[in-house]
Amino acid sequence: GKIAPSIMCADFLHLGQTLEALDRAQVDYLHIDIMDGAFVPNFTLGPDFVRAVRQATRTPLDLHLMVEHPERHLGLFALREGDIVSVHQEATPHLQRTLQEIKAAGAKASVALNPSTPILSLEDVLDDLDMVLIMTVNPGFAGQKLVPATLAKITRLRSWLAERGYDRVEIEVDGNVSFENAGAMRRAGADIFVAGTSSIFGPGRDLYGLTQQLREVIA
Ligand code: S6P
Ligand code: MG
Repeated sequence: GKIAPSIMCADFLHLGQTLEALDRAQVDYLHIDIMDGAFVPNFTLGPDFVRAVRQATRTPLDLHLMVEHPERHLGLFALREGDIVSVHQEATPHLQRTLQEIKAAGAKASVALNPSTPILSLEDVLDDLDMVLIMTVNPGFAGQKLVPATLAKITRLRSWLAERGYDRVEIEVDGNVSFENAGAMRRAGADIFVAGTSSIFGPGRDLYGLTQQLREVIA
């Protein structure tokens, strides 16, 4: 499995050190949460922050757009080959076109599904997908508890993709990816794990060491 630390969980007053430790730990992606106060009831990071992170690291970015009409804002993020962009199924009316626009910008295209959003809503965009982001909490905040039904949803998605010949589509999990939950998520078929306050981030925690530990759990 791959690790994508959630940068909104970092200590912003020591961001440089955090990014340095994550680079040293060779994480696979940096997960950056973008919220607009409309699609979700919170605000987080934006294009200027993304630009600053970009200058401090060579790790590819995993942009999680929790915004209405993400298609209107893709140009703000200076996407690069190897980045991932997730948009929420409900947020963009012409989902297929949006996924194509993400790919045209050189990034991998992904759809995020809230706990209540059905897998079947992806049936007609399978050809356009590189990844599915399964939200294992309702988006908006760090530090929430797992919605238990989402574990079985990962299993269902994995076999649903296989039945249709789309094994190549990766599954990312986001929300309360604790050491304990990560093992279960791995067994259910998840490939990419967003690491937040449930695992590696928190005051006084050994970011580098915990990242290594998480890597073992999801190996
Ligand atoms: C939540 C956001 C997530 C969180 C992550 C935090 O809306 O999309 O990426 O930052 O879930 O991790 P944790 O371990 O605090 O749930
Ligand atoms: Mg996220």
